Amino acid sequence: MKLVKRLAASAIVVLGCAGVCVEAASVPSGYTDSTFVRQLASPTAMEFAPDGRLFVLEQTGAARVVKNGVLLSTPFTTFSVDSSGERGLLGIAFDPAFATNGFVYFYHTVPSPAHNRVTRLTANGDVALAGSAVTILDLENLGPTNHNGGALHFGADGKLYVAVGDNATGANSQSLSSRFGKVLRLNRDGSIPADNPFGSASSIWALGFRNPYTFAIRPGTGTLFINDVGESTYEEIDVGVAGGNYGWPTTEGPTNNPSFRTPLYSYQHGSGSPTGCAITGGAFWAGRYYFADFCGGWIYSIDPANPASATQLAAGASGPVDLKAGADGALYYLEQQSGSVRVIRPPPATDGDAPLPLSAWVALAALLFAVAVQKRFRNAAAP
Ligand SMILES: [Ca+2]
Repeated sequence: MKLVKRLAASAIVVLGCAGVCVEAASVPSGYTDSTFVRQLASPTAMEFAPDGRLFVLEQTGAARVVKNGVLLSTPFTTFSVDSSGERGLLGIAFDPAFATNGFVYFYHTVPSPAHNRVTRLTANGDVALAGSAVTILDLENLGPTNHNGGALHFGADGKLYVAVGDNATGANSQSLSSRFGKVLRLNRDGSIPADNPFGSASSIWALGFRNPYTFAIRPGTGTLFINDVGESTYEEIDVGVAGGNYGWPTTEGPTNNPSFRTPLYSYQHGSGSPTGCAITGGAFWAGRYYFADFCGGWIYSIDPANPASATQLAAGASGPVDLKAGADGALYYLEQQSGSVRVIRPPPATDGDAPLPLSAWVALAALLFAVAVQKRFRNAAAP
């Protein structure tokens, strides 16, 4: 529905930016915002490989590789996809043992009959090894072109979590006989873990989602923070719990209904601060959880331990769809409308430049004195 219009609007903006396009988001004093790579075609998602390369997905099927800051001309792979509406190449995850097995997992829409699939490929340097494709998951055939979900990540338990949209039919989200509107949990080979919450025959891990386009795994705890795109009132950040029901389509936003889990944080369309209409991104960075809004063009964050209010990091982004924390300490965001990856760097740390306190000088002097005494003693004792 709305996201289809947004995608149409984004195509216009991409055309408008084909020449000179002013790219800049406003960030707080001391932070910098700059372009990392550009000239991506309708990008949908990105993920860092454990070796530091950045993989960026284009909706029409190409998985692009950014290596040492350069967008390589040859894609890692190009899937044959149905990219109508919100369909296409939508999600990527690296195997926890990628360094030894080279496995990369993709969520993409297979044409005729159109359905979403998770495929595993094996890396051979910067491209996929020919003939390495293994189908991990085939979902139900699609009706409407919107609400595909598409995010996938490995949890701290080594299981593959896959977020699936309701395919624009809310009733799917409350049905345990449909995988639409769910977060699924799989073994890395696609089989169903024996300890899944609805039994060993069901891949469903949590239900009641509308369009969980992005989610993230909290470092340290392994908790899933799930961004559920709302319809006309609320955008949600939900804390994932095995067997949890997040209410859609019965409820949207905060709820007291004991049958459902209320969001950790939510914001409204049209009123409050922030406001927006499609939550995207999702990255833990410097102890906080960062999220973006596609229509609002902003990035905000919450303290997971005290999520009552959100703090703005950036405004003026062109259709942000994904966020990732880099190993270099920067926050990367993907702009669908400008076809760019941009990077926000925090103010330089000042702790290392602070003068040593007096106590440290006293301790250093005492140490030097002790060394000198010991050396003198040793010399005196030498034959
Ligand atoms: Ca909900």
